[in-house]
Amino acid sequence: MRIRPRPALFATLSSLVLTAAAAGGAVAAIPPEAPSAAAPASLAAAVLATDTDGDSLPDTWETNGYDANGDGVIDVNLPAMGATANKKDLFVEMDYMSGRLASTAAFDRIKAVFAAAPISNPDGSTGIRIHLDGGAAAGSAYNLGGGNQVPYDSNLQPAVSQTDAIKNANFASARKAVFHYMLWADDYDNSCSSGNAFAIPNDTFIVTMGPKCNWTVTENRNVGTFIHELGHDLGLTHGGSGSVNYKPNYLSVMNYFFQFDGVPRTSGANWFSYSSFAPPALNENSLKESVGLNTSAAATWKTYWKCPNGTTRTSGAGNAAIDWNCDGDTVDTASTSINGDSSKTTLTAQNNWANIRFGGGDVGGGSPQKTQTPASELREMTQQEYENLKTTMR
Ligand SMILES: [Ca+2]
Ligand SMILES: [Ca+2]
Ligand SMILES: [Ca+2]
Ligand SMILES: [Ca+2]
Ligand SMILES: [Zn+2]
Repeated sequence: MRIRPRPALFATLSSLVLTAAAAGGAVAAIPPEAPSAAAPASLAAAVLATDTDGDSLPDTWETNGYDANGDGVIDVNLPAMGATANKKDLFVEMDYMSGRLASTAAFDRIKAVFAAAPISNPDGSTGIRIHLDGGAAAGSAYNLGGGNQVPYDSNLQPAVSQTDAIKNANFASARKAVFHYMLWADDYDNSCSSGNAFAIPNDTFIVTMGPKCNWTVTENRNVGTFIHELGHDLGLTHGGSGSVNYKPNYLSVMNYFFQFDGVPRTSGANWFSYSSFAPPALNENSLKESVGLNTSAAATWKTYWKCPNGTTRTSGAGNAAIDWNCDGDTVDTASTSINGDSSKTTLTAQNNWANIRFGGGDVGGGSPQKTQTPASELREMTQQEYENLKTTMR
């Protein structure tokens, strides 16, 4: 009886994949059987899918570059743009209408937020390396040759198809598997809405705070809204778990309470980032005021909540007592809606950073991930809604 030799290639690739698995990377399932006639194809797929750092960009792309059409020529040179196979990378091409591109200082802040993400990498570092490409106008640190100005359109309508048309005309198709695409624009669908990501997760989003709706654009608003919309691309929602907004225990720019100004900290700083922990659920039918957000993890955080009369309050340290029903004491077990809607429910939070989903839409080159998205996630905070929030602050 002849033993068919185990092909050397298979042994090598297999050990690579197993090494990646041991290092904690996300690896596609490997068929347990000995190699069959079909092995080379599935093997190639498995190796392609080896993604040691879990950023949805296969190791081979991050090591050798990405050859989109298989002609032997690298189309997107990820290592030349600073990617490695052992640390999470996130690529975003930014096109813009005249006057709408955010400042280099804003990009510095966005980059710092992702670099400080509480996410560990196989190379021993923490954080995510975000590669922003706004072209020459964004400054040399944010120019990977893709970002450019697009024709001015004060109202993208219908937003999805007009955004797609601009994307198709201004974004190299080879980049679709690597880059998220975003647009700094004016308005869409006459909504006066601050942005839109269209689906959760996704590969595309827009930030729309232009002159048409008389937005006052600040660096904070640009930073917060960019990170908010990119968060939808990365699978995050307005409620963390579900779409209920304005939860006092959801300390994230995904929450409208914090999109424009960040989450207030006891230090006086503001957190323009996703939530890094999930406080316990708050049952609005039985809110124990003496324990506040009820976790020592909230000690350096403040939060906002809504009073029965519609005003918005700011807490002290989140682990201290909070007057949920706004009657002047913190001794009640209160029954009141604290997120400004009329219903009293149990508000659950989420640790966003622990639930980031890489590879939304076409990114990663797998099958596009665009899930059914609740309507409440497909409209965004308007200037009016924000002004209403600010005028109710006490
Ligand atoms: Ca990777
Ligand atoms: Ca990487
Ligand atoms: Ca472009
Ligand atoms: Ca009270
Ligand atoms: Zn949103």
